[in-house]
Amino acid sequence: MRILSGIQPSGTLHLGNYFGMMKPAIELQERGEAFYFIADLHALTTVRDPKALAANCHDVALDFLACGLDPKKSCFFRQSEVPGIADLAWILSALTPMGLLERCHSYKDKTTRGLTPTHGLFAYPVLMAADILIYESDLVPVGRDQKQHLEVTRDLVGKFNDAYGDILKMPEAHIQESTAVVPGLDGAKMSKSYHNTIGIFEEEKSLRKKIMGIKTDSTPVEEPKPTQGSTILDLYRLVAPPEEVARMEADFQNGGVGYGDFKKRLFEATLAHFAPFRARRAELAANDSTVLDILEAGARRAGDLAAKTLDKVRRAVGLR
Ligand code: AQP
Repeated sequence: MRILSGIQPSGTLHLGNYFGMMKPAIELQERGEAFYFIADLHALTTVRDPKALAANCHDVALDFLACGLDPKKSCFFRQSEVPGIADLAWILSALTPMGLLERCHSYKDKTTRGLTPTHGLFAYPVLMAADILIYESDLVPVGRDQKQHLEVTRDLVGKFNDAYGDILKMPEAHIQESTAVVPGLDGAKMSKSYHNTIGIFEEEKSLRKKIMGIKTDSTPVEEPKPTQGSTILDLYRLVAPPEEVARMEADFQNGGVGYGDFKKRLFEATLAHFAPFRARRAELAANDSTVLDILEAGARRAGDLAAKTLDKVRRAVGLR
């Protein structure tokens, strides 16, 4: 089984990225041939500063490796270092109905939030389809926000294979329901562009400030508190051991504990959860050449595979 996923170097990686995609991807590297990439071509739609893009790519590489991506088990690379992705994206574009892209929520959400409506942003799902299909991927671990883009990919496989024969492989999304939408500090989906994120490697002082600032209702300390829809509890379930989660749930239901105390517990559990990753990240950061070597080797391996698929596709459509 071949597993593929990507992450954009468009800002600081957050708990939504980690629990929604990186953790499931790291678990899946034990179960198949994993290909994970830093989606720098996608990030061009939002990052216009070349230095920031380079720095973000480096940070994402450190973050993913520190969180458990094992380069001996997974092929890890930068999207732009594999030739052919843009070629396949164009070939797929040629048979992508406009209506399919016009229905995508992500484009509408992003432009509503003020992002410039560029062709790149609009055509993002086609580039994503090329990423997935060029490696003949079976399974794609993603958060729920990417479900619709996976459906676009599947539609494009159908259209391409109907037109040119059975060339492209049909992929499946892998969405872990319990972490499919990680809430942000304001209860909405945690997202860089909503400014409601908690970074995986958030500095302690800022982590405390953000968590202590989570919005809560005005239930008095002694009263029971609603467990449904509580951002504190939802995040705590991700970072705390099960017995501590059960204790917080009971304290919510029984009353007598204030939100301030719950937030302190969440802060401590978050810090403890990511402490081993923090230490590993510091080690990796001290040896930059290792990270570059990993990405270079990954790009070579991914490039061999991509070239084979692209060759089949080019022949099928009549380009040679
Ligand atoms: N809140 C989330 N819950 C679950 N999964 C999430 N992902 C992102 N946010 C959540 C998953 O992380 C993977 C990589 O995402 P991306 O690099 O494509 O970035 P994104 O989805 O665009 O992340 P943001 O923070 O929401 O960025 P903006 O604000 O730019 O849109 C994906 O698998 C995604 O599902």
